[in-house]
Amino acid sequence: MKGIIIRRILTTGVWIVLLSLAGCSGEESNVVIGPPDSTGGIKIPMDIHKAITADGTLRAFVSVPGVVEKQPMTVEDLDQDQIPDQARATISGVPVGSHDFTVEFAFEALDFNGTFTLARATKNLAVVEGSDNTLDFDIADYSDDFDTDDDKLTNLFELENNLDPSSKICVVGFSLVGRCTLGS
Ligand SMILES: [Ca+2]
Ligand SMILES: [Ca+2]
Repeated sequence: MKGIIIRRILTTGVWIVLLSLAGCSGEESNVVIGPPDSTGGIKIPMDIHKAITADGTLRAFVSVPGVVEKQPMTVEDLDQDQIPDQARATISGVPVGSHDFTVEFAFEALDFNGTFTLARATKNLAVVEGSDNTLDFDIADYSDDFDTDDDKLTNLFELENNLDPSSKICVVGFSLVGRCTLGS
């Protein structure tokens, strides 16, 4: 008799554990990249505007490991002055729990036939059930020292000065002697 009761208690315990695990693994939520108190998006770092003097399009992406890889964000020019002001995205199906969110801005430069990373930021968010998941980014969150051609000039600086971010500048002594190809 005693053995049967113990077995029943153990069986019930196993079921409780299994059911609670199933409940946890199925919970997903949406995450809005934007400020918590509005429907707008995250502000685009002002420095990036310098690159927009070049001919091309500013792109923004958000990545969450195991959930989305480079999901395009909506880039908006609120006052229609041809300079984008904010970017936003809603990521659906994010499992409840802690995740790293990486936002990246890149410029698709027509003159230089490439898309060059300008700024990137990563923040962690504990995603909860329901719709109360927003993640904002501040200017200070971004790093902007991306240098595709490794010539010690950042992509941002090169685009701002109409230089090709994919082609090194050859420096001999103190003189610029022209452009080198990547890897030379
Ligand atoms: Ca604008
Ligand atoms: Ca460079």
